[in-house]
Amino acid sequence: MPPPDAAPASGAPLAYIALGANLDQPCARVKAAIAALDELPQTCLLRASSLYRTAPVGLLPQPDFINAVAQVATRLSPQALLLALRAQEAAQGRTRGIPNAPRTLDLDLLLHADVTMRTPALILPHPRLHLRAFVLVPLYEIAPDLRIPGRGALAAWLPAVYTQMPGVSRI
Ligand code: PH2
Ligand code: MG
Ligand code: MG
Repeated sequence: MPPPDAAPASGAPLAYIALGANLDQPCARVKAAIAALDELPQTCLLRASSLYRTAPVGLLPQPDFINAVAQVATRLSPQALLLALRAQEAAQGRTRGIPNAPRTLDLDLLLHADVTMRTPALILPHPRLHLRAFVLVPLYEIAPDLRIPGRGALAAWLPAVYTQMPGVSRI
């Protein structure tokens, strides 16, 4: 039996979440969202990266983003964790319209232990995580030895996003 004050998710599977925001006080929103991860049921926040200011990828023009990545230990299933992330996005005023439009908060489930799955609602590992410096750089900061199921070592993907690096700065 664990001691009564043991963290509810200690020893639980590790999951990684990408955070992004580029509207209405994005630094404060990302920090609040990181803190909120530790309040989820059966979930402990273990690590959070620095915040990064990043040039927008995709739909332009739009404001720079604040991005970060968090590592949690969680006994929530991938689907339950995804629903909890959607709820936190909604609590922070996220509305869904045009894809890749500016947003108050975006929480993307990157990895859930070594789960691989492909459903209409959720693809794991996140299908674009290895292509985006704004995800790879903060993820590497907190988990340099990570392996991406089906894609190999995280570190091996960093050179592929080299041209995006000037747009990513730690703040
Ligand atoms: N998210 C997107 C599209 N483009 N660019 C940056 N820099 N950061 C993001 O979080 C981001 C993006 C879609 O979710
Ligand atoms: Mg996203
Ligand atoms: Mg998203």
